[in-house]
Amino acid sequence: MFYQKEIETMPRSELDALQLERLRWTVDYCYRNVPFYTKRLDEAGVTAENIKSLDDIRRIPPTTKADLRDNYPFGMFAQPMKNMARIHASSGTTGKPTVVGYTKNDVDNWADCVARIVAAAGATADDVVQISFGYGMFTGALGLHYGLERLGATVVPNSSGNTEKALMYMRDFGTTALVATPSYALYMCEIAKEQPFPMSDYHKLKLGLFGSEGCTPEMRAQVEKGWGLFATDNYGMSELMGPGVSGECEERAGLHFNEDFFIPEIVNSDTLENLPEGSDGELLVTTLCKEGIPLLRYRTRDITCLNYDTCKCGRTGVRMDKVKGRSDDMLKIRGVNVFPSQIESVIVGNEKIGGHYQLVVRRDGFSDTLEVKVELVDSSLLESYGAIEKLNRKLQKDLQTMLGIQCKVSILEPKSLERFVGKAQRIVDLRNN
Ligand code: DLL
Repeated sequence: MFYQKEIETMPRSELDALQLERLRWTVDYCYRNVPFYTKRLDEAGVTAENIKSLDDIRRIPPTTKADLRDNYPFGMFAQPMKNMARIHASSGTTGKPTVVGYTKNDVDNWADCVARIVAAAGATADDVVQISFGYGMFTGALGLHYGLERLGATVVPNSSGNTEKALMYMRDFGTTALVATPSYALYMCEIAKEQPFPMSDYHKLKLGLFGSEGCTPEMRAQVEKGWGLFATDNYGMSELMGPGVSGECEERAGLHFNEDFFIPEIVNSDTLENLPEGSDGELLVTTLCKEGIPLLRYRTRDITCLNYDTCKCGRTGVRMDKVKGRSDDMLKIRGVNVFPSQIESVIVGNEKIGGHYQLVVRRDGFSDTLEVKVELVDSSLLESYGAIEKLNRKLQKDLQTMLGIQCKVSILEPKSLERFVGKAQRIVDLRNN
């Protein structure tokens, strides 16, 4: 289903022309309204007039999270506070949060961007959608909320946290779609199964609109099986807008970018050189219509690749692959790059192991060690030492094949690892302690 078909299926040549016009507008707007960009663009010798083609974007120096932090809280805003309709902030765990402001037009555009993405995922005006993201400074809940309302769906803003109550609403309200992180959706399913209500009480639940964290196909299959729903992935970040940047359509063949609002590029994260289409690298994104806090070539740190072919669904917007990891979440272990998603695909792909896991990295002398803590689905296996040993050897072997390094595997009882209601925090890096 389309929410704005004429834009979503716009031929590439028209899309390019629209992006070029909006890129020039954004460069000029940044130059005139954000002193940080006036200086940056002057230093690089870039003006709106000398952006002649989309490739000229490469002449603009990238913007980083550190630039936003250095200008905390409002130094990157292009409008005075009286013109801001809303403020959000990132859920950053280190240092100051990054603060973003939305004008009334930004809030309005945001709702359209999200409405397109949820419609592409299969949501309709007939859906009753429960939002199990935490409401607050995080962009996820209000972003999906406004977009789903824009589509005409019925929104249940139950937020995250009280899982039993959320499940009661799901049963009693006949919830048809769930918005959550995939790890929380899996946790909700575990709790649902423990309760004295049959899973058939949730039979109306058909669609999962998941995002805000990575999810391997194996993990997705587990959530889909548990709930009996069709799960889609959507991507965004608070600095760029929040959710609404890109999302999967029902084909699930990559996440369509809202290209009339954003220009994505893929670069080598060490050299910042643009990479050829189809290469994995760091995603940079330029906003094209943002008034509150426009950003030029923002370094997302997320690793993915782009595919410009028209999708089977008819949408022409470039598709990004599911995020493969973050360049700064990447673990360097004994010189080898390790992405948590690689580990997830091995362990969650094993039917005896559940979807929750933790990675502990330590320094032992001069060498790094990786311990992968996983949970059994069925605790009765613990009674057989031989069976546990066999499973442990299999996981170690599969992980070594995937990662190219040896790691320790600890198999724990079901439900012994910490659960998260928002983004799961799976890495414990003890090397600097
Ligand atoms: O997570 C915005 C969002 C909310 C997107 C709800 C989708 C749904 P931040 O809190 O600023 O914003 O975190 C942004 O989360 O750079 C990625 O590393 C990660 N991320 C977001 N969506 C996905 C996804 C929101 N679908 C950071 N897959 C990003 C993998 C994701 N990682």
